[in-house]
Amino acid sequence: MRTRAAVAVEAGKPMEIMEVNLEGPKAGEVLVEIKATGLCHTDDFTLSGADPEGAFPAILGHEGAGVVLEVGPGVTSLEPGDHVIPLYTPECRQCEYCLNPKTNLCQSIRETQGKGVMPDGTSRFSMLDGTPILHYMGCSTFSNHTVLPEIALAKIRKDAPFDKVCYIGCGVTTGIGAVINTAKAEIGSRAIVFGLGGIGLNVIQGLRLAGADQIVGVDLNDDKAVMAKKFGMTDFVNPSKVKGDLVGHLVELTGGGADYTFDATGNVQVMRTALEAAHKGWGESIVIGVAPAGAEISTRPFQLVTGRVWKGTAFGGARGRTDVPKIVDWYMDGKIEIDPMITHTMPLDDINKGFELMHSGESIRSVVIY
Ligand code: NAD
Ligand code: DAO
Ligand code: ZN
Repeated sequence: MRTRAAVAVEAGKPMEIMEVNLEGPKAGEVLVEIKATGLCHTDDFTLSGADPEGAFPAILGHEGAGVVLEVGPGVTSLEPGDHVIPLYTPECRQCEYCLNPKTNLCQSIRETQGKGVMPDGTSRFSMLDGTPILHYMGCSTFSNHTVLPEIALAKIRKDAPFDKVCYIGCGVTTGIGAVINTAKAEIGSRAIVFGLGGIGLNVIQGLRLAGADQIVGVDLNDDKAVMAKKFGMTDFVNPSKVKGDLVGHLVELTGGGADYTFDATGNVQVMRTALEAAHKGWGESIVIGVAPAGAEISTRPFQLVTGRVWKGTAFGGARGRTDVPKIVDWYMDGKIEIDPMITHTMPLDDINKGFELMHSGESIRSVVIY
């Protein structure tokens, strides 16, 4: 079939909206009509050329929601008409990783997904002249139609609005999951969240859900504090306005350091501050941000000797086929909020404008509605 997509033709250039060829689903695969997709910082990171794994031409996008149109041979858990959210972290429920309760990093299709192809080693997308186009994070939601492995689709309820729950495909689950699954924050915790963007705000609402007593937000942009307060932030710190040592200031503000700190900036200096602002003896610091290629983190080992713990999280530690439908229920039941964070919507033709809004710091989440 033919479909319309935003194609990342070359690193550092705006995407080009064009008709592309899409082959139908092979064994174990599913054809999905994408109804809406969010624009995440990670798409921008790959488009910029800073992602060492980024290869072109490719169809980016990994935060979508849509409807199953067709299933390939052997698909048993989905049928046409089902509503789904694509998963860049799949859940096969059979591999060594899926069978280990300590991780959500299913490895069953990792190698091919990382190369931008389907599990059989080929791409379903091509340009009209036949040039193959790579998939991205196994999702490619910047295409009106896409093909995914069955194990990379979470089936969700049919009354959930696509233009809101698409955000559960990455930002919402990553932020809330970092609190619930990775930190396992207890009622009454004190926490610091660095970076109040699309991920950090969801860490904040995860902390509110977990019953945290103190939620300190840290961002260089004062404007980000307004929304963060609505989601449960109790204190705001702009590092550029702190005189003297930022770690010392945060330790004092939290009465000795935070029980949990979260980096949602991707900046390795911030990651160090986050670790060192965690409470001596028990504080845990969770790295969510994706740092530039080649960047490294450092701290004095004594920080760890004296009981601080450094951890990381991918997709909030969530097992997508199991957890994503539950998070959709939380949204539909009013336990979590999504609507205020979706600050801009646009048609596919304007997708590059969505990335401009991200660069200028004007948007929290832009969503393309097909
Ligand atoms: P965003 O651009 O919306 O937000 C980042 C925020 O950090 C902005 O508000 C910015 O002002 C603030 N900031 C930047 N530098 C800062 C500094 N030095 N001190 C304090 N604040 C600073 O980005 P996002 O969509 O929220 O993504 C955040 C990070 O999370 C990115 O690195 C992204 O790639 C990563 N991410 C990780 C996962 C995962 O599974 N681990 C999933 C999605 C996104
Ligand atoms: O299993 O080796 C692996 C990699 C899993 C990929 C997880 C990516 C999470 C971080 C990237 C941010 C996604 C938006
Ligand atoms: Zn698996």
